[in-house]
Amino acid sequence: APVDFSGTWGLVSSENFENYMKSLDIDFMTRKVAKMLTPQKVIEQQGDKFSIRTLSTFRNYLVEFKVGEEYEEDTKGLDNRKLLSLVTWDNERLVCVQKGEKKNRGWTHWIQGDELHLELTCEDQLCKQVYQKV
Ligand code: 1AG
Repeated sequence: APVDFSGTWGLVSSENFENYMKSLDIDFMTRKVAKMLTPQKVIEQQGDKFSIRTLSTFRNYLVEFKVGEEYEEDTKGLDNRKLLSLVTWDNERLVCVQKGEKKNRGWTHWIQGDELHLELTCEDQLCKQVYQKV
């Protein structure tokens, strides 16, 4: 693996999260609560094996995967859909394609300086988040 994402990262900025949630059909009340959160990402990486925990006071979410191996993802507690997900390396970026009901769904993580960047996409929406080590 070309990069090490391991660590605990706290959200420092978020753009267009509201519209990303709308594209996932998240209801109004849940969106209002969710957009106030400052989640942490706890990433454990051993080579191409990852666990990524997104932790907040409202909901927690865990994904575990190996780069290059498709996995079944259940977005329980988020939009509650079943996905077939595949993460690959694009140079030093970790790129996930999430196949399911929603078109153009996925995310990309990369490290830039001391920041962890995340882009979340669904349909025509792009949410951009930046995290820093806590
Ligand atoms: C993800 O990150 C997304 C993790 O896979 C959660 C991020 C956004 C929430 C997605 C949709 C909104 C649905 C419901 C809102 C309810 C709660 C929001 C709680 C946010 C903290 C869990 C990519 C990567 C690997 O880091 O997971």
